[in-house]
Amino acid sequence: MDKDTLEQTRLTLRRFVRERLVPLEKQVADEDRIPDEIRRAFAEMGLFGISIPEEYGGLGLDLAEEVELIFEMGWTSPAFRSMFGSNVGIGSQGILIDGTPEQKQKWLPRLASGEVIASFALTEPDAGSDAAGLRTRAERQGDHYVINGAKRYITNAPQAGIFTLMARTDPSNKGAGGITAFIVEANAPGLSVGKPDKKMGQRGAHTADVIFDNVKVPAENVIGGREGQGFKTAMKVLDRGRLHIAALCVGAAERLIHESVAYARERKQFGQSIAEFQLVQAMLADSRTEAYAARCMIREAAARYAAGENVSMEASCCKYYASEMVGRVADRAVQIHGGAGYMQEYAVERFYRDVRLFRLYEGTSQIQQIVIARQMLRQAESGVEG
Ligand code: COS
Repeated sequence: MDKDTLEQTRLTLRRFVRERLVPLEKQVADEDRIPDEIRRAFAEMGLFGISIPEEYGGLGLDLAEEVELIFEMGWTSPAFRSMFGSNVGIGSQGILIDGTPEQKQKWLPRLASGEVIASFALTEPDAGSDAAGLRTRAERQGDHYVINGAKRYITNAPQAGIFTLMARTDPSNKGAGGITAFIVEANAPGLSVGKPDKKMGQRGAHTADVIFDNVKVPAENVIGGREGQGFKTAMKVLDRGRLHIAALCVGAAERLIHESVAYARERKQFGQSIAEFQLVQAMLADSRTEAYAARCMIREAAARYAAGENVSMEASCCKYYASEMVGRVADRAVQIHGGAGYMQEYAVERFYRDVRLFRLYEGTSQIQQIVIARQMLRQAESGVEG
């Protein structure tokens, strides 16, 4: 996309977020549901297809451009972004990065338009951080596979039309090499979705278990057509997803800072607005500094990703730093609000709970630390300067 069009798109989204979505935040949290007209508006703006190439009907943004839009989306409840987020990121990218031309042709246009929601099914009851230990089994029988197992906390599962599913095709290989990625249609007989989970926050976005009971999937639905590649596909998807989530954290931090500054200016104690107090100013300054640092590092890593570099380590640095950063910013925002920050009528109370998830999904902070340190040690071993 050319620079001017991107800037126009960003400003349109910024207006939409502030004028249409922010006033709906409380309703979405209370009803645990995003209104249908918002889904239609997202589709009209092309948001389901942000990352999908134009030849498949998407906006065709590269990751450096995508993060600029996601910074804007972070300003409002994360549940809104979640509605199209899995089509932009973890649900679609497996097909986009490693899929066959036929798979791309069949699914990407429908994902770009928002007609079909794609969900990423990796995590299991006994395989979270240890993703390579997953146990869902896909057994080849003639021209199809039979899938049995269970996935857990799957974002958008209740709305999904397809799942990009990681399952074990080689039971003799208990590690990453035995895993294959599939496209599984949600209406396949034997596939069932559990009740939406009761979460701490992010109401309006839904996660659920997905159960596979002898689900038959045609062999042509193996992503990329090759067995044993599924774990790598999932890791590539997550490299990209981690930068996307990091950008969302920056957007949320900006909103929390905005709420903090507004409250500090208006709230009076000891005869003056609390914004005059240097201990409050210190909290504001720390939040601004950290949000700015996160924004800069994400822009740098996303530009390198868009240029074709491997930024697996930097993506983890960004996700780790930005998700921890927004946790601190949310904590300070509540502190600046004082007792009011603990009350549901203030947005910071809800954001405080919503942003907690960012340190957990798409890899916990501890997993990001492991990815970063392993890469540092690998570089040292091969004599590469950091
Ligand atoms: N891109 C491409 N390939 C990658 C990769 C990446 N980013 N990361 C790992 N791989 C490859 C490795 O190169 C290795 O391939 P070879 O066997 O050919 O050498 C293979 O994948 C296995 O990698 P590794 O040995 O590092 O796997 P581990 O089991 O040690 O797991 C972690 C690595 C812990 C980093 C991984 O399991 C992980 O990211 N866990 C968190 C999962 C997660 O984020 N879950 C959230 C669910 S989505 S909401």
